Amino acid sequence: MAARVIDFRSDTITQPTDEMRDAMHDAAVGDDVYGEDPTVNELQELAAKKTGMEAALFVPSGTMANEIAIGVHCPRSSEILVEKESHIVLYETAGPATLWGVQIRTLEGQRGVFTPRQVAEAVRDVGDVHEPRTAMVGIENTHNLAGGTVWTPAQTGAVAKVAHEGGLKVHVDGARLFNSAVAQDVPVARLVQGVDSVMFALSKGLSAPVGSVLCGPRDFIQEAVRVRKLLGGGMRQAGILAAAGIVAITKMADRLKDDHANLRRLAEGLAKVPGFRVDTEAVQTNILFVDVSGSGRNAKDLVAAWEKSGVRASALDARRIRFVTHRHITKEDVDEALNRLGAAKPANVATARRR
Ligand code: TLP
Repeated sequence: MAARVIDFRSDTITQPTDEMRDAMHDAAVGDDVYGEDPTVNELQELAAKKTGMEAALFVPSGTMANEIAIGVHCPRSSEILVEKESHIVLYETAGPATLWGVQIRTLEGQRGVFTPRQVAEAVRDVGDVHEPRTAMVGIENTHNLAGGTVWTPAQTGAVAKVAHEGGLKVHVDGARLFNSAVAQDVPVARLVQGVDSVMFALSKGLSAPVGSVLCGPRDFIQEAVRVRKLLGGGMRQAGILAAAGIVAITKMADRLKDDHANLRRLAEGLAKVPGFRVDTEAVQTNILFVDVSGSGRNAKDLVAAWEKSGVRASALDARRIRFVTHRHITKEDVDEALNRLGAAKPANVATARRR
């Protein structure tokens, strides 16, 4: 019998729960472009309340939510500041430039977190005709490529203060904001206190099939509705999807702590493999990067070899492999994966396991 596939590629692969499927089946719906879908409206009110914002907007994806925020916050030929390995700069197909004529400038963070001073120093001189205007700072909480690392409320608040002093807006890419809240044991609203907008994903660890929610002040969301329409994101009987989102927010956040515990277990196991390096301080939520360069193997080759043993992970480049834990990975799966990875690796790993 083929071995069960243990899939660490992303928490985006999570399937909707039975409760979500029931809620989707039973959802009351209407035409959301007319603002008449009661289930979408309920989700948006719930999201606004959770984040402590005035209003919210259901959108098809996290990428669209980020791009809408940039489009609303930033005039043409302005500039945004984001961390150098943030999703906005690496994985949104040059959206700010393509859609809005907005340039990205990157800041180098420590485990994804940059400082108020870095922001203050990067803000352009508005009097100089050569320079783009700095319009927005983007914070990623948790920071995906830093290894699911969190921004504390104090770190966000300090950056927001300096940004506002410089006339900038602050947007939080909170694709995994609930992971951050659970890991720090603080309410979601605390994490975004003092910022101008936040998006969070329903379709990652929270297990809904589709969608993200963009939250902010009422006038910002009114503009965001127009921009969503421009991008083709105005959906009709979207309550079918929003129903799963409501379950995601109300029922699925607490269990994220299991994903975090499983990731820690995985990190501890992989850290023992000779030639593998794990930044243990970055092990905070459900994402792990392992630097395999010390093993003499290329990350892409290793991932291809692991695939044959039924363990899936993602090679970011030649050195780094990403593992993400989620609802379909149990503690036993972690142990089984560690076993299989040992078996799929050359002899030095087998030696490590015998110790
Ligand atoms: N992240 C995906 C990939 O796009 C890399 C993943 O598997 O992690 N912000 C952050 C921090 C994200 O990690 C992602 C998705 C997004 C935005 C975009 O969300 P979607 O996929 O809904 O457009």
